Amino acid sequence: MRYDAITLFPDMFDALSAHGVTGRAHQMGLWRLKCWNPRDFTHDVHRTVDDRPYGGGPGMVMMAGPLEKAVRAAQQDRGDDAPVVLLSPTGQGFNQGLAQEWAAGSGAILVCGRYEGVDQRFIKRCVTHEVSLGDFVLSGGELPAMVMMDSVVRLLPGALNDAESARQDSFNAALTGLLDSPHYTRPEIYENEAVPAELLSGHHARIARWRRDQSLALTLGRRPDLLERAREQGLLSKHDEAFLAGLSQTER
Ligand code: 4HQ
Repeated sequence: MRYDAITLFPDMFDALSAHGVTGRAHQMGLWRLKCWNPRDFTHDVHRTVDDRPYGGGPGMVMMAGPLEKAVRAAQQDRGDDAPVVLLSPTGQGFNQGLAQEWAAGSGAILVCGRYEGVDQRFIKRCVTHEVSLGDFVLSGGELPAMVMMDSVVRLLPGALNDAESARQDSFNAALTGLLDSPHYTRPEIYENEAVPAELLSGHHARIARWRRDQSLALTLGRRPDLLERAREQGLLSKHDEAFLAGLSQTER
């Protein structure tokens, strides 16, 4: 898998290739990243990439020219017709389902804007997808681009070690449709609080049931929307429904 990033701050992306799961996957050759700086595609002495907005208003806008030249260079270098993704709060909301779809592809060219945004004519000419990482305003598209790649790369076959993969299979919220249950490790008692007895029981079925019940209760409390979706997708068993029914009993 190959990603290309169009960015004024290529050094930021070292974070992804140097550390943790994504770093190891990079070392293993499961993915690679090439950065293209729009500043390298300017011709004036100041290497200008932004200018004042037509119509007035605060801030600056990224010029279409240097952005398009950088994208064209990435496209020529790749030699394919990879999607060109603009990270933007007005884009399609990103989620685990989309991460899985991108993981099945062969990568993308990610355009990371700065300042107030990018010239609309560049978007019209070059961008195939607009993706948002959430309803908040960031100072640039680099962090959302890295978040998107992190979520995609860890899904590539071989990216996770055995322990991580097993966890993904049995407990991943995206697979169960529920929030994850709480985790505990040593010591058995910390500041006068013990680990839940179920986790110390050594009975696999009892532990699995406890974790499932915790997931159900947590999801009902914090993300009832996810619980409803899990129900619609047929991901809740009779036992699950009985437990949830019992929960609403105790509330009355
Ligand atoms: N941006 N999800 C880049 C975001 C954002 C988001 C604001 C994108 C600034 C220049 N991108 N512009 N949220 O806040 O993707």
